[in-house]
Amino acid sequence: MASYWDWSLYANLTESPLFDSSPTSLSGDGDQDEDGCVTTGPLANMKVHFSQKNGPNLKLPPNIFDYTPHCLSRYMNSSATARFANAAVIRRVLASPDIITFQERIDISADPTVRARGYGPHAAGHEAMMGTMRDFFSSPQDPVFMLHHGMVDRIWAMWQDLDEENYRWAINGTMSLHNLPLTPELTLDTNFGFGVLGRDKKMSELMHPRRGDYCYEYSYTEAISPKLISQKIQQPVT
Ligand SMILES: [Cu+2]
Repeated sequence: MASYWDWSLYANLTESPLFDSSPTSLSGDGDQDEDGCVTTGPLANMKVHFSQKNGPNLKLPPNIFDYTPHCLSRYMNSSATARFANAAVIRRVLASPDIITFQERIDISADPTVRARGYGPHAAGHEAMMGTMRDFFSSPQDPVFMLHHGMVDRIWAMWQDLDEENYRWAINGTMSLHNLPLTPELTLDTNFGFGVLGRDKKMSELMHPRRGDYCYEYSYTEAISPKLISQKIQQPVT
């Protein structure tokens, strides 16, 4: 079983066991009078060491590897997930008829007109935390990053389970976000290096949670179960 932050379960994030600052939580909101630093719960006064660039920035800044210890920060904003990552939104992602639509619905569209109307749950999770999590390069330093992307992986796995033939091995796009810089088209044979973490793997070895080196699965919840989607029971996105 793999871990994830199900965005759809709590409209008010600080009421979630994940963010209520209890001993088993990932702490909660930052202290708005202390630059958003997280000062309560298990991650209280945690230091992050990779420089903060305050917002998405696709170009690697020249001083990105400077050692700049600072606090883990959050300015939690429940409306981002309540609005853009609720159960109806997730059902709509799961109802995507192809990988291009799936990508558009789960994240931010490359089309400015679509983007102006809002964003998908992947972006919403970052926007809901703000602070460290909203930083394009340093966001993985907030432990919630891992559970957030666990949820992205969960939705992808649930979608793949809906159509083994057409969805399981569907890929789209190049090797870089928004193709910046220009990179080759991704294929099932594209090689990924894992450095000290393990052997190189082809894209096709990274796409099935129960094959090759992987053996994990996600639990389903009634509100966003693939069964519901396959029965074509969908509610309009509000
Ligand atoms: Cu992300």
